[in-house]
Amino acid sequence: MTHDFNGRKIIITGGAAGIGLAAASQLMQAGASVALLDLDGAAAKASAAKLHGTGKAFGFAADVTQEDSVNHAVAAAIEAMGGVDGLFNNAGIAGFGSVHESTPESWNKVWAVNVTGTFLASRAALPHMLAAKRGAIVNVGSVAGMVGIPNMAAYCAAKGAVVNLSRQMAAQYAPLGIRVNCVCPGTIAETAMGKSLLGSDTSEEAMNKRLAKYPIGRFGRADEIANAVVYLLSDAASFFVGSIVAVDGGMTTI
Ligand code: NAI
Ligand code: 1HS
Repeated sequence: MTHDFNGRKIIITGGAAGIGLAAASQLMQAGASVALLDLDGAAAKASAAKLHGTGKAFGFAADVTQEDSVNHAVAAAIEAMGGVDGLFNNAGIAGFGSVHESTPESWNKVWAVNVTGTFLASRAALPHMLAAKRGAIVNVGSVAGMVGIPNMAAYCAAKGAVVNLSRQMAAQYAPLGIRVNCVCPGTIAETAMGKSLLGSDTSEEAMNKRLAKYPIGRFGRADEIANAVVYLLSDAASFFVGSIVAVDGGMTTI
């Protein structure tokens, strides 16, 4: 299905690369303007310059863990695009280790980007959507927010928090015209995060064990996650509110 995003303005955190950039590309093709907010501001600008569509693409430096940085970048994005209709809370980092091996510093960092980042970017964009009485937000969880995965304590906890924050936001804002949903990807091998995940143990045994968790017999692609994100941001998803959508080749079904 082709979605009509003509005139729509979408902010994407962590949009310089990976899943965020894949979503930006599809949104541009559907007619949207996009603002890529990323810790790597130069990469965000460079990626925006390579996007093509009838709308415009912008790149801004932003650290989603820092209130001032997020507020400044969201304001700049809204000024550049002339408004905001959608927010894709995609910025995230992985973290490895069990509870007894993780340091409080690594735990807090994973929570800061995945959870606090989702809170701060939403907090900055929501007043504009509330004023317009319409909008759509998609948060990125993970299969790690739905099941327990060995060696990913902080990440599983943080993504679980993103999943339930999505339900809370959905309940809060649906009566006010803003739909909030959550996409939970399985492993996407091609992105930097996917590579670091798979690189954490490259033995054939570990790879086979990981792949065996995916009934479809392979890991996913960034464009397969972007398909779901674009759908949930679109008007076609008008009755999707607080949905936790696993896009995972069946990983969470077994
Ligand atoms: P990626 O590492 O390729 O891209 C993440 C982007 O976020 C990068 O451009 C990075 O600079 C940016 N970023 C990191 N920290 C930031 C911060 N503090 N402020 C602003 N931007 C920041 O990762 P990928 O794979 O595209 O992941 C995107 C989202 O999807 C993440 O939330 C991740 O947890 C989630 N996810 C990824 C999966 C995978 O296997 N790749 C599977 C399930 C979920
Ligand atoms: C990092 C991303 O959120 C995926 S966690 C899933 C790890 S596994 O299914 O490949 O073991």
